[in-house]
Amino acid sequence: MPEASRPAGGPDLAQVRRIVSEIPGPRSRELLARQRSLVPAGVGATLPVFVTAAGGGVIVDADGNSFIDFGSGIAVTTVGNSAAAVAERAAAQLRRFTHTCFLVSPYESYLDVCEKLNRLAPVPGEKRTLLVNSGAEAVENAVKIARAATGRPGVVVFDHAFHGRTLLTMSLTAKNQPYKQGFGPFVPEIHRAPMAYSYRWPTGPERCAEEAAYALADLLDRQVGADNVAAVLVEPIQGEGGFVVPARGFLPLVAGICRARGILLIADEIQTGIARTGRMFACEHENIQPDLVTTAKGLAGGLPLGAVTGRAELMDAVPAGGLGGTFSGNPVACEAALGVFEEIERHDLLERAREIGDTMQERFGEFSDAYPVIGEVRGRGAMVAMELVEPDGDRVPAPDLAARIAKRCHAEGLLVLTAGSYGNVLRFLPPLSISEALLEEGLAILGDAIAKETASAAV
Ligand code: PLZ
Repeated sequence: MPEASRPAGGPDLAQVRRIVSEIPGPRSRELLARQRSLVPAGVGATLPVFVTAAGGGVIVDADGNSFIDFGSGIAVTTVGNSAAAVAERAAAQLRRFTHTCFLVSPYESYLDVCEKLNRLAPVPGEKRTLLVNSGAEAVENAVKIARAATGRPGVVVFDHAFHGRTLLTMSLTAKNQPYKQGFGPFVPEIHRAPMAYSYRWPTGPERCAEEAAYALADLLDRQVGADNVAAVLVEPIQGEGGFVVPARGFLPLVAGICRARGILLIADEIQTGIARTGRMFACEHENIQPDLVTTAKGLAGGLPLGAVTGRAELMDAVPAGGLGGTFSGNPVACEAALGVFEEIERHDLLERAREIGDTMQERFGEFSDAYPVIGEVRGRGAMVAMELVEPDGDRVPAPDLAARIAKRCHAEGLLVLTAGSYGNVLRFLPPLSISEALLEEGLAILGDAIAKETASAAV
């Protein structure tokens, strides 16, 4: 498409839902056919419409459809697509210089991002931050640092975890299909403990936190040997696993178990961090203080940037030359990240995340009363999900229903995402720049889609 005919995105984009074709429309279908001949089949798409502009709370496609965005590119455009401060700072930096390699000749914006993260991250004491390109790379580096600092090889992760797609992070990820199938052998010295997933805990939600903590301690002490474990790695709310909020009290128990054994606690805040849950970091909801925290996704408003923030003595355990990367902490991405922090402060987006969360939880509560297929509604701030189950079974996952509801929403102009180990979770991650009107309109479409799909399932 010639540049002149491309619509401008960002906050000035018309904030309307508009469906003018079938979904995907003819132009997107053409491009999808082109994709098939150019891109490997392993790269899928949730809603295969080709985007031409996005901003505020909408995404516009090549056929002129305008979707309400309840996905934020998987929790990335938290401050909105092309948010003013992000776009302005990144554009100005593009004109100054695009790259020097921080390992060759550094620049100040990298330090500014590290200063922000060191100030905000819920890690105790003096801190350091390393910048990288992605979430997976942040997790990789957190594990490298934990191993170097402790001299121990083992890493303990949880069931339902997602930590990335590189060989190490895929090995840390729980779910086989589609993430791991055919890609082994996996990285050794990884051990998996049960997650305190109260909705599916065999003995019921009341005992979930204590029993899951017991299982972790038992794994460490009896099976692996605590002295062999560098770190326990946990998402404070599991993302791809289905927005599993660990049973209250579990995370503080995990922190205590680690502390008592000299094991580092790494919080993977890649999906939860940077204002998404109504706090800058989700660890704050339970007052836990991890030794290392990983961020990415929302950190730079859509530009690729990841970070590891941790206690200074751990981060400094790796000698010069042990950490780095050609593009890591790219100057355009750093300026974008500074723009993200400005947007959060300027528009009080922490408060906005809580408001959006309250609105979603309230409506989902109503849906849940009306539809027995909604097994559980859970989440924090603007990170909320509903887990769908068969109406007459004992929590039997209903992935087909989740897929049908998502598809109906897409056809009506609402972008929603699915998740979950069983594929039966609808998850909602609206940008915090979404208007109240669009949020309500999206929720109404969702309610309608649930009503229609459950009615058609009943006949
Ligand atoms: N840790 C907690 O959520 C990425 C994955 C999309 P990258 N989640 C979205 C997909 O299907 O690949 C994620 C995460 C948590 C790590 C990661 C990995 O982050 O930036 O995708 O590498």
